[in-house]
Amino acid sequence: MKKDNFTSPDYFNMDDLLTDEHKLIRSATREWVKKNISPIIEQSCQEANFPMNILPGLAEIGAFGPYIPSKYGGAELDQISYGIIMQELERGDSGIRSTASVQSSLVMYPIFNYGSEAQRKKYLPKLASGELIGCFGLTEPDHGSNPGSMTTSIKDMGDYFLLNGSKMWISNSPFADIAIVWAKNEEERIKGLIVERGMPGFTTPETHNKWSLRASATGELVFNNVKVPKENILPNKDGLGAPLGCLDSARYGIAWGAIGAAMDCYDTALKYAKERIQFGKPIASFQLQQKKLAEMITEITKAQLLTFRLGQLKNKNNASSAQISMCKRNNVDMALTISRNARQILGGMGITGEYSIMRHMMNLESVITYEGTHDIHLLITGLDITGHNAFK
Ligand code: TGC
Ligand code: FAD
Repeated sequence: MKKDNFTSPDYFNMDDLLTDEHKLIRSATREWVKKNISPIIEQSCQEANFPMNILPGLAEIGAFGPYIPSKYGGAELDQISYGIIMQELERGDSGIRSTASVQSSLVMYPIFNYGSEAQRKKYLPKLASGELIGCFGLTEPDHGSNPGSMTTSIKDMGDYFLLNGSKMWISNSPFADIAIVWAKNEEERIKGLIVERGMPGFTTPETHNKWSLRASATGELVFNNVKVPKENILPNKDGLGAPLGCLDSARYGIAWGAIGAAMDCYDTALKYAKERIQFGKPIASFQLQQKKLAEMITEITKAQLLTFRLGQLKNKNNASSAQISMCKRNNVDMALTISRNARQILGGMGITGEYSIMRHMMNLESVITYEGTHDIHLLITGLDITGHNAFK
C-alpha cells in the first residue's frame, strides 16, 4: 500500500460553508484514518477480516453516536459533523464507515429515540465508548426490499417474549454484543427489541465468501425460542415506520460516506494521470482522460452541494425521507461510476491492491444495495413526485 497522501477536492469552495468546528472534526478524522486505517485496510480486506482493534479509536474520535446528547455519552454534534465523520471514514473504507453507521444510526438512534430512559442509561454510554458493539436486524432471507412482510415473531409469555425467526445480511452480527431486532407480535405489529449475546437460543453465524465489504463482518441472527425480558422491548415507537426512521438516519450518513469514497478515487486517479507517461506525455494531457477526470470533479461537486443542503435540512429536522433517498441514491451511483472510471485511468495498476480504487469499487456494490437498493430509492422518488406507488 502506498503512503496515504490524500487531498480532498473542493472545487466550489465548500469549506466556506463549514464552521471551524466542522473543519476541526474533519481534520481529526482524516488524520485518524491516515494513521489507523490506510496502513492496514488492504490486508484486512485481502484476509476478509474486520480489524477489531480499531473500535476504541473509532469511539475516541466520536464516530459512535456523534449526534447523541453528551449526557448519554454522545459527542452532541450537529448533523453536518456526523456527515463529515462518515465521509472521512468511507474515504478510508466503506466497511469501516458501515461499522460506525450501524452503531450510531441503527443501534444508538433507536435506543435514544424509541427506548425507555432506563434503556438509554443502560446502553448508550457503553455504545458511545465502544465497550458494547451493536447490530441491526431487519432483513430476512425472504424479505429484503419488503421488510413489512417479515416473519420473525415474538409471543407474549407473561413475564417475557419468546422470539423466533432469523435475519440475514447483518453488518457486525458476528461480534456484536447486542442486536436491535425487528419482529412481529401476535397482532402483526412490528416491534423493536434489544437482544443480548448470550441469551440462550440466539446465534450469529458469519457470512463468508463476499467479494465486497471484506473488512466488514456480516452474518445472520438466528432466534430459536429466545426468551427476551419484557424490559428489552423499545416502548416508544412501533410499526414499520420505526425501523424506517433509523434507516433515514443511516442513509443520510451513507450519502456523505459515498462522497468520501468518490473523492479518494478521484484524487488517486488525478495524481496517477499526472505522473504516468505514455507516448512521451503524461496521460493527463490526453483529452479522453481529461473527460473522465473533469466529469468526476463535476459529479463530486454536485453531490457535495446536494448533501450539504440535506445536512442543513437535517439540522432543522426538516429533511424528508424522499430527499434522503434521492441523495443516497445519487451519491452512491456517482461514487460507483467514478470508481469504475478511475480504475480505467490506472490501467492494469488499477486492479491491484497497491491502490484503493478497486477496493472502493467492490465495496460500493454493497453500498448501492444495502439501506434500500438503487431501484427502491428511485421508486421512493417516483412515489413522492407522482403520488402513485409503483412498489406493488
Ligand atoms: P409503507 O406502507 O410505504 O410505509 C410503512 C410505514 O412506514 C412509514 N415510512 C417511513 N417512516 C420513516 N422513514 C421512512 N423512510 C419511511 N418510509 C415509510 C410510512 O409512513 C408508514 O407509516 P404508517 O404509520 O402509515 O404505518 O411501507 P412499504 O411496506 O410499502 O415499504 C416501503 C419501502 C419499500 C420504501 C421500504 O420498505 C423500504 O425502504 N425498503 C428497503 C428496505 C431497506 O432499506 N432495508 C435496509 C435494511 S438495514 C441495512 O441495509 C443496513 S446496512 C448498514 C451498513 O452496514 O451500513
Ligand atoms: P431483494 O429485495 O430481493 O431485491 C432484488 C432485486 O429486486 C433488487 O435489484 C431490487 O432493487 C429489486 N426489487 C425488489 N423489489 C422491487 C420492486 N418493488 N420494484 C422493482 N424492483 C424491485 N440488512 C439489515 O437489516 N441489517 C444490516 O446490517 C445489513 N447489512 C448488510 C450488509 C451487506 C454487505 C449487504 C449486502 C446487505 C446488508 N443488509 C442489511 C441487507 C440489505 O439491506 C438488503 O440486501 C437490501 O435491502 C436488498 O434486499 P435483498 O438483498 O433481499 O434484495
